Amino acid sequence: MRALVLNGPNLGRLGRRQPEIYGTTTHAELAERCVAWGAELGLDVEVRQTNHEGEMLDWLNAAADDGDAVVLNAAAWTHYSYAIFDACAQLTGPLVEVHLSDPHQRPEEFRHTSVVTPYAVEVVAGHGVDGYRMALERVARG
Ligand code: CA2
Repeated sequence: MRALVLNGPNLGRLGRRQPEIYGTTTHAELAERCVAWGAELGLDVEVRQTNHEGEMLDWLNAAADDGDAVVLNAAAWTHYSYAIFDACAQLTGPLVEVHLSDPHQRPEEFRHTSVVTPYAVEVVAGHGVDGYRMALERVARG
């Protein structure tokens, strides 16, 4: 099975800023690990990151057409984008929501809402980069 790992805005800066919240692993290292974990789990994993909401929507729409599983960290869009909400609603494969931090444990009220959660088979949050492995395991379990 194909699994897309889609990362939203600013996650390309992983490992370069705010390591106390997001850790020291770079996005390139995260992508390498996801591909390796996927291989162990029998998943064909592709990792992408974008700062452009339209590009993310195009990826989600294509995943819906192709029936791909999606592991989604929509980053800040998680909390307010109804376009992402509508795109998630159309997915045909399993959707797992992932966050490096646990947005519900953070002080900013705006992080306590997610437009992705209503369509996710599971939410993995607060486990750092390992959360992506947990999300891929959930996809592989079916
Ligand atoms: O914890 C997560 O994975 C988040 O999705 C990360 C988002 C944040 O808006 C969500 O509330 C929770 C922010 C991503 C910013 O990523 C950076 C990474 C390194 C340095 C600066 C920003």
